[in-house]
Amino acid sequence: MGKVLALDIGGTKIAAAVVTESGMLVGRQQIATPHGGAAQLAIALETLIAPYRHLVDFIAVASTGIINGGRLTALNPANLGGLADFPLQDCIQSITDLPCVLLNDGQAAAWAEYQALSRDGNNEISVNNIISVKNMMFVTVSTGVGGGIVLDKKLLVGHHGLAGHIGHTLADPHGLLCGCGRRGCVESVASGTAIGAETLGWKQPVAAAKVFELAQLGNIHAENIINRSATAIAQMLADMKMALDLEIVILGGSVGLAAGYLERVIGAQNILPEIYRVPVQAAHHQQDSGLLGAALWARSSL
Ligand code: ADP
Ligand code: BMX
Ligand code: ZN
Repeated sequence: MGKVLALDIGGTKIAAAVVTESGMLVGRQQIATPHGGAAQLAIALETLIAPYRHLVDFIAVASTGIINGGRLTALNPANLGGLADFPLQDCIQSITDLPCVLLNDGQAAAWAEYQALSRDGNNEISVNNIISVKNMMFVTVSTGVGGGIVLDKKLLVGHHGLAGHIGHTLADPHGLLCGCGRRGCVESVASGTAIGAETLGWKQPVAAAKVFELAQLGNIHAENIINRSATAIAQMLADMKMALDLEIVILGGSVGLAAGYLERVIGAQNILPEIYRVPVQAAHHQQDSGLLGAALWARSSL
């Protein structure tokens, strides 16, 4: 089916790469996600897509937001600088008339990570390269908290594209208002944005990466902020295991992949009764799960 240009639009960064038929990423580029409205996002997409449009056969997009009917609707518009709605398909088709397939970023990453389970060499998960796992979930802890669910070996997209939006399940009924309008969502406690926001009362507020650095240096406030995030994720995983009989969870996103975060999630799981625990491991494809998943999904749907 030829070459695909895959894009991964997150709240913080937009990545693009050509994905070959054998699943190799070539010419990976990354820019900061503009937070200045629809026109700026359109320019950013044009900048990334234009150099590749004559080199590929189709476009595959993994994007933050609810992806439905060719539009991106933000559940939490704050993650995109207040942008609530964007005609993603039309915008891309105004740059190129190549076939284009869109998927939510968490859903796309889940699809790539599900396929990767057969290659991880874990005998309980795969025998002779055939995946024995039926129910898995991918969680990204990043600008927001997103996810994707594979149930009975099938990716759940949902009739409205909403399936897997586990960042908007409840962490704390008395917590802060989430950008989606509900109080105390997992995203408003655990995301990289939430981790940074916890430092707003500090003399020098810092972003999530710095909170991790400070925790590593023994700063107890930083440690508490990260533990609160990891605990909210562990509790959400427990709820999702009870709902879906999950066999494994894969963790991604810059916070999810940050040093020590996975261990903290596992630590918070270990306080729970055994039935609520589910094996969690870091994304096989690290930061590229969304790009690869979008490409895989597009190949199978075109
Ligand atoms: P996106 O949301 O665009 O997919 P990321 O997965 O990079 O992007 O997540 C962005 C969030 O992760 C931001 O809140 C940022 O502050 C935080 N972040 C970026 N780098 C790190 C790091 N090294 N350690 C912890 N948090 C990080
Ligand atoms: C938010 C939501 C999800 C997305 C998740 C992770 C918006 C704009 N996005 O919960 O659709 O999957 O963030 O997105 O409402 P990321 O930007 O952190 O990768
Ligand atoms: Zn919410």
